[in-house]
Amino acid sequence: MANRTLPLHPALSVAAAGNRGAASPRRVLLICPPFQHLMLSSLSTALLATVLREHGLDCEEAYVHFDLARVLGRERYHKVTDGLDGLVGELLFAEGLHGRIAHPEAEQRLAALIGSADERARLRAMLAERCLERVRAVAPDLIGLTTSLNQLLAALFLARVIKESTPGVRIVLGGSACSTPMGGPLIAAYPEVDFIVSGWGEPALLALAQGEEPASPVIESHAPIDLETVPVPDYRAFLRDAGEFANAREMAVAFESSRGCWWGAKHHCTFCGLNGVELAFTSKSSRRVVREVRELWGAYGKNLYATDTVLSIDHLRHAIPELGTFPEGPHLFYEVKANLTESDVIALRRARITHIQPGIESLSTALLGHLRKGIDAIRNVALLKWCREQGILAAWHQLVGIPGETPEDYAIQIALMKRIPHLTPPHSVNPIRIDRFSPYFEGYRGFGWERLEPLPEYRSLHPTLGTDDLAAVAYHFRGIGRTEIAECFRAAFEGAVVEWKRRHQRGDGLFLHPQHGLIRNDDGKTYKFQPHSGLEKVIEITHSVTTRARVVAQSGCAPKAIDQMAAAGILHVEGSKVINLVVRLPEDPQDFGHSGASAPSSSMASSSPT
Ligand code: B12
Ligand code: SF4
Repeated sequence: MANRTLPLHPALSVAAAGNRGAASPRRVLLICPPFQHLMLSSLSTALLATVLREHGLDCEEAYVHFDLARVLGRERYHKVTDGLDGLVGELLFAEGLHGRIAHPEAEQRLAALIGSADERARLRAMLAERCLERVRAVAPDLIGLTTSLNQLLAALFLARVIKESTPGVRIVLGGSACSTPMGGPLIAAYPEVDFIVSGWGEPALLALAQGEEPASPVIESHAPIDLETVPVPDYRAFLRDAGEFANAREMAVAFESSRGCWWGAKHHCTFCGLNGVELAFTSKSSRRVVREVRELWGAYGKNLYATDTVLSIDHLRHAIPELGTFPEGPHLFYEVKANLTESDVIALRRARITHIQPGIESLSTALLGHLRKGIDAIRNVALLKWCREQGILAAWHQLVGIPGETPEDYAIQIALMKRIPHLTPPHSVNPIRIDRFSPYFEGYRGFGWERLEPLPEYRSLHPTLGTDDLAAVAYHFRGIGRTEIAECFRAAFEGAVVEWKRRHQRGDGLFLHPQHGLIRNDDGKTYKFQPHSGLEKVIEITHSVTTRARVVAQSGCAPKAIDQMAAAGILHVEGSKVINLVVRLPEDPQDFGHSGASAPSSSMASSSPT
């Protein structure tokens, strides 16, 4: 890989102003703790290691989460990472730090997911030993641990084990669980940690590795990084440690083409804490993105997972079409805003972007407004339709419990769901979670909550912290005092989603067949519509979102006919806007992902909403 240099960040010279003269380089070991996803590389660990090495520093990596996965077994490991019960994995290491979990319910969840107390102690001892072997082999002066993906307690546990065996080594933590204000109370409560980096790691870790002593143990590093100067991550150490897991078909490597969110920088979606304090959008050039994708594909032959919180418009216009010109290449995953056009979706498919996570969140325009998504439900339906036609797996999530919601908002969605069994249903229905840095968190009173409380698990994770410090280190909160939507209505909504999934699996829905014309599949039976030129014309005009007036003008049909076609589930009408709900089948049925079941593995696409 090309040798590039990363200019030292100006902000860092302030952070590291303590002791520069006597600086001598430190030998570094970067450790990726559990529960990093088993089938995805850790971008932060590999990237930071690559940066240090490109600056001529000595840096090794240890992906010890694979050691735990080998003993825990793939299935149990995946249950921790893929389940909604994300913090349970953290309890395993909280127990290692603080002793038996006092809260009986948390203890039971841990036992159910991981095993008995003896089994848990055995797992931790094994992980500690493997980790110490790596530390002994490398003999580092500085050890860095990442904390982003529910890895904080594992990182703290390993930090303690390492410090007990090698007191002279300095330990630095970074990642999204360390962002200010979380870092301060953490470093005070866990003395085995010497430094915490809040924000971007590249300049801060580089300075530490070069031997600088920061003025404060909490190093603030928030100025945007010029991503063009950041190297392509070197994944050789990751794939070496992955061993047998490296050959799994689902194993993908992570890359980034941007950081932050161009939408959120202007209209922050109310529930989103995805980008912490670093919401400002920065991106690589399209040319660099294409080069990086080709380089990673050439080097590893693996599918790629973009960690971007939202695909950049510039990349959509330039990098994606260019990626589509290569005759072969990796399949890619991206999170996207849902307001794509049909030609955007076709361009994504050509570029082999076969998995996306669109920020759909709801099929109610009123609720989308409350969430500040800047889109209406009919555009979300359009995207789902085009993804289905192009064979792109759109993994999305339904949010419920949204401040401002009414039962009517759910009734409308239930009615719509019954008409679109052929479109991809949501992966899950999630009650609003209040994340640090989100508008809900920052302005909870304005949304009707009286106060916020950290999720109850945090008490078990950090039993030694007082109430204020606990609130300062927590990331996920629940709001207290706002009247939630009636539970019975929630049940009806969730039931409708379950039914949608069931019908989707069995292939129900409305299709335009190349030979048979308009057909409806329902419960294993196919119904054929009588050929009708007026109907065909309307279907042609309404493939994208258009207006009622335009349909009437262009097709010559009576306005009443639009309502009749809407009642028959052929059209979806929202105010003055219309789209048809017909999915066009290709000439060759092999080209068509018929149901959710035939889609490629979705393990790449299971994160929080965007
Ligand atoms: C992509 C992603 C995923 C992917 C994982 C990709 C991968 N490669 O493994 C998937 C979909 C699997 C995922 C899952 C989950 N995720 Co996620 N994810 C992200 C996302 C969008 C980007 C992460 C990323 O790779 N960024 C690019 C890299 C380069 O940035 P980075 O990791 O932050 O690293 C930089 C700095 O933090 C720092 N740094 C990082 N580590 C270290 C270490 C040292 C020593 C130093 C000095 C610095 C340092 O330097 C790096 C370079 O500047 C973030 C949101 C965000 N914008 O960060 C959420 C985020 C990290 N995820 C989050 C969560 C909660 C989860 C889940 C638990 C599910 C959920 N939504 O509830 C699961 C965890 C499952 C698991 N254990 O694998 C939270 C974490 C909150 C927290 N602090 O506790 C975030 C912040 C989003 C959010 N607000 O909800 N996620
Ligand atoms: S939810 Fe997605 S689009 Fe909205 S602010 Fe967050 S990252 Fe941006």
